[in-house]
Amino acid sequence: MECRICSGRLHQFADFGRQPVSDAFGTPGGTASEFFFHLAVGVCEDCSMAQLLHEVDRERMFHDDYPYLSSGSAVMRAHFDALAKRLLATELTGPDPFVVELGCNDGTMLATIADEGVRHLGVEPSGGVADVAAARGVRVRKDFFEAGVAAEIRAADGPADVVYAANTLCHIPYMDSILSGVDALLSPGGVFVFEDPYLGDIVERASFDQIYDEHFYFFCATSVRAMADRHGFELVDVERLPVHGGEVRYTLARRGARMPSTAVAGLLAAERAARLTEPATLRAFAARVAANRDDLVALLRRLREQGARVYGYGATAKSATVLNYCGIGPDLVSFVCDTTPAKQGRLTPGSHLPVRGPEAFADPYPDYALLLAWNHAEEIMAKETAFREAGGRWILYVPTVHTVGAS
Ligand code: JHZ
Ligand code: SAH
Ligand code: ZN
Repeated sequence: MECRICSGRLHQFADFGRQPVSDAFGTPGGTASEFFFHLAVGVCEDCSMAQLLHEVDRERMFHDDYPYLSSGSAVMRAHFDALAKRLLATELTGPDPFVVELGCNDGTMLATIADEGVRHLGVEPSGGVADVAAARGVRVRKDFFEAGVAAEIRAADGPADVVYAANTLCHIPYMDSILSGVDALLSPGGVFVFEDPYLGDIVERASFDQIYDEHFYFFCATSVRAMADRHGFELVDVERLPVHGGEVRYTLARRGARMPSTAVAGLLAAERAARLTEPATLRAFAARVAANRDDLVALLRRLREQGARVYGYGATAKSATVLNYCGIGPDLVSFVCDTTPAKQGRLTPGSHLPVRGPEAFADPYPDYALLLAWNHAEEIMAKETAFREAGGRWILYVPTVHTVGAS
């Protein structure tokens, strides 16, 4: 197996076995056609990039029925609004600025840019979510971003001052094509800003459910710097973000164009000190993950024996790995509630738990709720205070298996 970035040798460190496409919520009776692949992760001994060993074809994951909506969390809406305002104030200040977003989804970030009348383009292959963005007044091109598409955008719209991608770059195995596309599209002084789950947080929190088909790469400053270098870019800033269980926002500029911030050297040094990308560290992470799985399964079986009612909360893409790796079926968790219309009335991939709307949660409340959307814990617990007041408890499995709630 070769590194998708540099062709270096990969050291496998975790194996989750046969796993389904994570955002494929089948209809009851229609699960025979589910697609499975081998979910295993390795790290490159040359460039240090952690990555999946097997990839799923992009059209299987991102298509007209792709269900995820960025706007499903109030915290994320505020996060993207703040980011848009910051880009407007710091990077999009020239006479006729232009920003391109890769994976704009339902337009949550670009809507703020569009409202200011600033030139923009979202590149989004999933037709359904792209239509939602367009309906909000966002200019969208329905395509997978890659070198050829970048060249066409450059020819039609001119250079971009900012190329931005949230929770998208780490989804794209074909990085050479992406970075040469960004190279062709970006103005001489422009920046490529992207934010994705941080390998350091995944290891520290044992948040193994960040590992699923869509998340092909697990970035850190060390590997992103090496990746940028191959295309004449320099890592000039890093910012740790609390969202989605811990992310880093990376800023790349053309080599020599901007002075790197001190945060870059700081994060690189911290990663070296933690030996973050060494196979031994990552194998130790995998061992903690296996222990967490055993703890979670033991807890759910104990609760079943006690006759407790357990629901899942949040039919996340992440939960595909948890439910299938732990073998959690409807015998252990009755159903999952979720606010996303396209997931309701469907079944979770592989594990086949029914997905119901949020109103099912209180009708009646369960004894325990397995918080599959643990990255939104604060937001969800704040709006579900009545559940705890009724004696309910939350089950979390990050960083270790524990319950939260009434004594
Ligand atoms: P959430 C997806 O991952 C897929 P998922 C993708 N690969 C990625 O990287 C991230 O998004 C960005 C629901 N919900 O954000 C909505 C409630 O029901 O953790 C969502 O279905 N009630 C692109 O799917 C799910 O939970 C609520 O109050 O792991 C959350 O999904 C809230 C806040 C959410 O991402
Ligand atoms: N940026 C949003 C959406 C993340 S979901 C957020 O952070 O909430 C990831 C998105 O990337 C999906 O909507 C998917 O369709 C899109 N995507 C996948 N491959 C892509 C590519 N090559 N170019 C552009 N978008 C892509
Ligand atoms: Zn490599």
